[in-house]
Amino acid sequence: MAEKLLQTTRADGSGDKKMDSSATPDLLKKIYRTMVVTRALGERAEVAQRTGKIGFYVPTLGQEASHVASTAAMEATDWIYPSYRNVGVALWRGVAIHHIVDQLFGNANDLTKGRQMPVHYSFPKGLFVSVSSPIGTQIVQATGTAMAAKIRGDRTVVSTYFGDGATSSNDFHTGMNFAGVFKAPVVFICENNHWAISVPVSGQTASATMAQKAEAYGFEGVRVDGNDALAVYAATKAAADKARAGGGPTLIETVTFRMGSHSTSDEWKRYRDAKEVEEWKKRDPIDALRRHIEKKKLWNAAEDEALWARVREELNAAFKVAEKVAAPPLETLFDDVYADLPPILREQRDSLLAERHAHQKDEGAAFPL
Ligand SMILES: Cc1ncc(C[n+]2csc(CCOP(=O)(O)OP(=O)(O)O)c2C)c(N)n1
Ligand SMILES: [Mg+2]
Repeated sequence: MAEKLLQTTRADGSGDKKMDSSATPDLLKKIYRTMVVTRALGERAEVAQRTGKIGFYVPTLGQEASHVASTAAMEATDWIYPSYRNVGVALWRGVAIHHIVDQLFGNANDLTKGRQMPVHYSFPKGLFVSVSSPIGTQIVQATGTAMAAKIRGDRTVVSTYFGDGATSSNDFHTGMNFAGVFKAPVVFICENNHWAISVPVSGQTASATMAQKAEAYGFEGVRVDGNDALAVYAATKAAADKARAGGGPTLIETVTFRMGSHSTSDEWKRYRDAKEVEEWKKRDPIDALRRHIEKKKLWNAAEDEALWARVREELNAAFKVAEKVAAPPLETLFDDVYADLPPILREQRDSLLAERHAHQKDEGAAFPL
């Protein structure tokens, strides 16, 4: 399996037809709608960054099927350890758009109180664990959580997302090895988007595939077309079912492509060939799924147009509101670590607030948080 690329349809019309049957029509439409919101959010956030409203964004352009369709295959009670490129996971888990947008602004409504960079979300209610900046951290955390579920004897499965670049991290080895030895109920999803910032995947590993790395750890690796939502769904469902039944971990390599820049801080045209990007555009995962559901008479052009218009309107409204919300109050810096603030911190808080008060009187300006 580690060598074969699983797809529902191939260019020659052949494919793994059984992968085409596991998602119901309603589920397919929900996956499609969530992929559209994910794409539109990226477009709107990039405008906000370029116009100086937010500091940073990480586009998911081209990887919507890879993370949305795989999350759709997990149960609502399963925990997810995402990477920074997985905002569609939060959307799938029912996180309201305004919570995501408030995080991008780090405003007073941000559930993480403006303490993290944009896109480093945390949504405990959606069992969406906070995004770590250091590459690979989430892999060991996911394995640990899966082990806890196994020890407790509950039916929770844990999934985690990371990129091709993350397979070079120590945490990839540690998490995969531990999960293999102890049969942790975890689904590792390596989104091979062919680039780690400006490093191509050929500079990352001498392995022929990412999926084959699982063999060294003693469990199954599966390689799936990451732009084929149905195939991603079917492969993840099989891995989650297996983990839930006590069969241990699976590494899924979703073969996909980062169609945009790494983040709003770089420019892909400086380090890669436009031809490569053009080729992958033909395999756009949103176009592919739309064609599929249209062919099945589950969707039509009018519905599509209405969806994009509604989503864009909703996003514009959310950005307009979030932009006007003030920064989190300064005293929130001292929240959430201690139930009762120790005297030394109480002193620091009081002195900071007094200083701000004096500063505001002097300057007539708000504290520049
Ligand atoms: C331990 C560590 N080293 C380096 C970085 C800087 N860095 C941020 S993203 C990134 C590339 C990661 O590439 P990949 O794992 O393929 O994920 P992708 O961005 O393609 O989704 C790097 C090197 C970091 N955040 N953490
Ligand atoms: Mg990558």
